[in-house]
Amino acid sequence: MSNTHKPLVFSGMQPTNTLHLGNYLGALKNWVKLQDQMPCIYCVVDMHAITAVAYGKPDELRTAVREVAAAYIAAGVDPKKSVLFQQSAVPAHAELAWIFNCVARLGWADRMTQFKEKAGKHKERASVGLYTYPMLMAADILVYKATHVPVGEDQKQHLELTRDVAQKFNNDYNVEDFFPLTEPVIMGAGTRVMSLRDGAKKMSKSDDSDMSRINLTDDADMVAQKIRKARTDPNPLPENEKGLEGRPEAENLINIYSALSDIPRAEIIARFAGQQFSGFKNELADIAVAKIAPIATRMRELLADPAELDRILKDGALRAAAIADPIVAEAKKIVGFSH
Ligand code: AQP
Repeated sequence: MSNTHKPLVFSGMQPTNTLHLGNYLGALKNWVKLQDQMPCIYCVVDMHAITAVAYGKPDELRTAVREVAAAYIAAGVDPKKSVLFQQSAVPAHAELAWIFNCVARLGWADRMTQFKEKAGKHKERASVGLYTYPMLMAADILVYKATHVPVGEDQKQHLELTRDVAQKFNNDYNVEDFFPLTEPVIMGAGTRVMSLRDGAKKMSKSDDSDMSRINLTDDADMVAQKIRKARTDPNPLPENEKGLEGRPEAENLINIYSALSDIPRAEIIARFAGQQFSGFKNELADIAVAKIAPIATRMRELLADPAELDRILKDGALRAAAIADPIVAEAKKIVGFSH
């Protein structure tokens, strides 16, 4: 990363459904920590949401925007300290995304595994927006010249593309260091939380099975039930970390335990070595309930006052635009758009 850019965090989540434990451990938990280290901008990325899941569902989208904003705050994002807003309220994102659509090469977009996964077998039926998603994501980040982006492991490839876009723009327009080469912040044991029903699939908002994920809105009983019913293999817990090889469901539960408790994996394995999963799951359920249930309660309180959530998002949009507008104006001048 360049030294000339002031440290600044940007990250966002799609209002496509209720947030889950993977979103919390992979990203949100780290967002909260970073607030004490540098200025942070956190966005509800509704423009990304209409590339697929939320397309054609305006009422659901509006509800989900408030729900995601409430989840951010309930998990510990402080809207006084950090900028919290809704992507579509700051037009600079879309303006810079168009420029980046012209900077990025088709070959780069073709390599994106998330598009392949989300488009599925019938890619000709996917929206063009889903295909250009990574360029909008690059714009989300670089319109603030953000230097750090806390995300889960699945977003690593998009972050690499963001760096490529920044570098190519800087080179092609001979504006060395205009955009920073942003660093992904992928930390902790929860960078890739897997489905509770299938250790080969990531925990996801759009999985058909609600038992595959722990939603941040689940009550204590539901959280405990989902953990107790989580799929495992028939063997007891291993004696050491090496024993997790080829056992994705066991590894996933140990990772979740470690990420929720901040206890290293090796220590957890040493404690439960050779035991059946039932005792381990009971403890994990207690830990998960202690972390998730207060978030769900706080979310319900926040959602009871939608006008206040809207006010927070509007205030955040003004603060975000004040940073983004001069940067996009300069980028347009560099490109040759003069008015
Ligand atoms: N399973 C996961 N483990 C760790 N981190 C995860 N993230 C998502 N799933 C996991 C991280 O959460 C942030 C927000 O993601 P998003 O809302 O942009 O959408 P996504 O990555 O597509 O998440 P989902 O749950 O899989 O949503 P759907 O099903 O709608 O596509 C990102 O930082 C991501 O890394």
